[in-house]
Amino acid sequence: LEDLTPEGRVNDPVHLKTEILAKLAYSVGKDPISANSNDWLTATILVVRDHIVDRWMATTRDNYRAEKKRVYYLSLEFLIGRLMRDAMNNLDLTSGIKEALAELNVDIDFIRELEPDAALGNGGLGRLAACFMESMATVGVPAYGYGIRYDHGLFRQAIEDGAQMEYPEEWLSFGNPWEFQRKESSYSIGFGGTVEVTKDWDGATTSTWKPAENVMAIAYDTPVVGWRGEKVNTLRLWRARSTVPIKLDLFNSGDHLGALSESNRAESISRVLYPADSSSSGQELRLRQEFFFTSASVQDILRRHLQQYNTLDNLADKVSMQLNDTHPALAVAELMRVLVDHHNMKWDEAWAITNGVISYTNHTLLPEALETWPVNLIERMLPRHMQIIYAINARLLEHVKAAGMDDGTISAVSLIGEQGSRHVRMGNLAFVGAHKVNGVAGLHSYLMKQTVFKELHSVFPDRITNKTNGVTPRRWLMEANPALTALLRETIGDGFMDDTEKLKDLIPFAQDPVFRAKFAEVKQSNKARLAQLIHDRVGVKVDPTAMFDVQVKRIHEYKRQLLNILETIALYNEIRANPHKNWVPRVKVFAGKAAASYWQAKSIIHLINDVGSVVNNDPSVRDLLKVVFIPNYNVSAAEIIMPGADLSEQISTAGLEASGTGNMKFGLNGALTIGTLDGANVEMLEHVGAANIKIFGMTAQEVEALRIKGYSSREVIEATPALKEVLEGIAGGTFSPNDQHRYQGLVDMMWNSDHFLVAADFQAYWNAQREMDVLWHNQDAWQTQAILNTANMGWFSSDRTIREYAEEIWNVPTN
Ligand code: DL6
Repeated sequence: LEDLTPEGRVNDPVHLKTEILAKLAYSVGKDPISANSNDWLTATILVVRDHIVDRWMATTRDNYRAEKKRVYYLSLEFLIGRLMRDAMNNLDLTSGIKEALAELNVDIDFIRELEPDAALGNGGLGRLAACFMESMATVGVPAYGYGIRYDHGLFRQAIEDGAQMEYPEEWLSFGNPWEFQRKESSYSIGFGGTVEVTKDWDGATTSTWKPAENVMAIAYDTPVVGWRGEKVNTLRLWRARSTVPIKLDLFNSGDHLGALSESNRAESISRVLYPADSSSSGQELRLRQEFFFTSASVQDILRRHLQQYNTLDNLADKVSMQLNDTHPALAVAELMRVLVDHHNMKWDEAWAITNGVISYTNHTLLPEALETWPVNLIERMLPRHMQIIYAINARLLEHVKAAGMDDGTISAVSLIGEQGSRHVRMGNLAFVGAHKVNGVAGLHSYLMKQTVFKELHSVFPDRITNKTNGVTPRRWLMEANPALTALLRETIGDGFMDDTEKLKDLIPFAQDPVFRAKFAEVKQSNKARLAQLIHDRVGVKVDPTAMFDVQVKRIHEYKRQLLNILETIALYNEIRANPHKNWVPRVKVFAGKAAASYWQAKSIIHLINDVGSVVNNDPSVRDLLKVVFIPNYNVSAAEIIMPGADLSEQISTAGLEASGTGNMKFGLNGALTIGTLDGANVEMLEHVGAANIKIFGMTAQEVEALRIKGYSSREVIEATPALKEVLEGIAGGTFSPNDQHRYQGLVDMMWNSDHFLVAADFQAYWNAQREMDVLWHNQDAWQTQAILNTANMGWFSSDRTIREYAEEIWNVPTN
């Protein structure tokens, strides 16, 4: 193995061609004459994987020998996307493989498109986890990601007659050549049952959980290679297997379904990703998923640690567990259970270790997304964990009382909520069990202290810290935008590829007309690519020289796609009323999935599509405005959409978007942002400067003040004729002539509640958009600002974010 050094393999097309042919023959079992495109893809991935494996083993050996602290990132979601381009790029294999495949008459671009897009996540939280995995390998943090290997990731979205339809996604249907199944790494996960208490000779009691049901967790490992291939980490995903695959006696007696029922129940745990984003789904199966992957991960972490050190005393020095949101919050109780019940540790010692090991990231302040579970459900499913949660709570409340806190504070910090039926507050559990708790952008972390964690913050004032999100520049600049990357390399050299802060070297070029023209040319080529995607996916021809105004993200009321489409309709009305004004041609691009049960969000998708059908076919608009909704938004689509955008829409109600990461991807690729002072838009404003970003609308403080004062959307709508006309048009069936009442619910909501303050921000948004029109007419000024966005986005690399976690939360060195 020592001989298989990374240097032993080179980016040599002749060598690579031989390797691909060998894989095709001996692993795929195909002759080149009969191989189809999928066979070539599999063979190529297996070759790339081999190149990674050498480095993977070297990294693992090195971490072990040097007794490095390991970071474990527990996340119910990893929105990975395709891996081939990423891995080839990081290993510098792209040109060699391209040439080798060309020699074999295989088009690399064609087979690359066949790789399934692994969508084991819903949106920002899952994509962040994927960016972090790549960045941890890049900056040399020894890390394991832990999650679930869902048979079916996020649903495939189709648009039928304007409405979202959900279909199962099949990312594993051709197998997954990236992964290694580790049958030997399997753990038994218990559910239900009872807790037995025994008394020792000295009167001390020992609790033993006797689960009624056991499910096996089987590990599947995917190597994650960092930039320049120096380090390789592991993404370990768990698959659920039954301990009793089939009950043969039942089967033989003719009960074929019954024979499989136990196995089905067990295996349903890793069957599907819950499609809810920013809302707590509250199903028993979801809690089973959460405990399943948390317990398997905790067992695996302790097994690895004990194997190396043979003691748990140094666990907190050698292990960090980052909880990605509250989904793995049961880790607090599970780790305590294993330390106390299995390793006979004293409570206080076990608590100090647990607290030293665990840290927790919060990703949302939306009340509906804050997870809680009924006490009686946890009691039934995890009886010992419920006891432990009570025990943690008792000590917490004692501490809070001793500190002289009032009753309000005491009931707010409690791990048990008493309103309605009693429930466990997972955010409080994670907060109390962690030594650090972080938000994902400055405003969000600040608001955590003011709102959801106000009381816990007063009890533990040093615990909350901020770690503003970032995105990996390898995927979101170098791979997604090769044309811009080439231009940047030619202009400022390669330094930015290792340190994105060096993008600042571009700043002087913003004033250079020759560079501006080249930058604009790159954007134009990316827009042509996006125009092609639009044509392929929705059959609409768009003018690639128009302003591409893009909002892509999960569809949610707080993200306010509704504000965007209402403004679009107002613009449509204006163009029709004044056809000969100097209008800027615009293409309004939308994409994103709505949770299947979220009718308002689905109604917004429908409205966007209905508006598109009317606007795109209205000759009086003379193609000055197009509205398109690209179906099935995923990572691969984003890689084409982001580089092709001129204007990035980040228009959430201030105070509600924790960070956003799409905003960063757009900015990095030279789009200007129109946005509210929300999430990481605030830091973007600081980094790109007020002259280069269009901020509009109410601030978080103004939103709060308005809510306290009382808000009447009716009054605002009555005072805003353009908006009123838009709502009347929608209500009158202008966009749904066959079903006049289709949008009654949305329109009524606008008049009567408008919780997300769409009407309140409408005029400011309209004005900001018209300012963008003016700027577009001055292309030199637009391009200057676009360049300054790219130049100043280096700070938003996830490498920077990971270095901050490493230094301030995990206490691990980086390279
Ligand atoms: O931190 C990643 C990402 C943020 O950028 C988004 O602003 C935020 O909405 C998202 N949060 C979720 C919440 N889901 N839960 N729970 O996806 O996290």
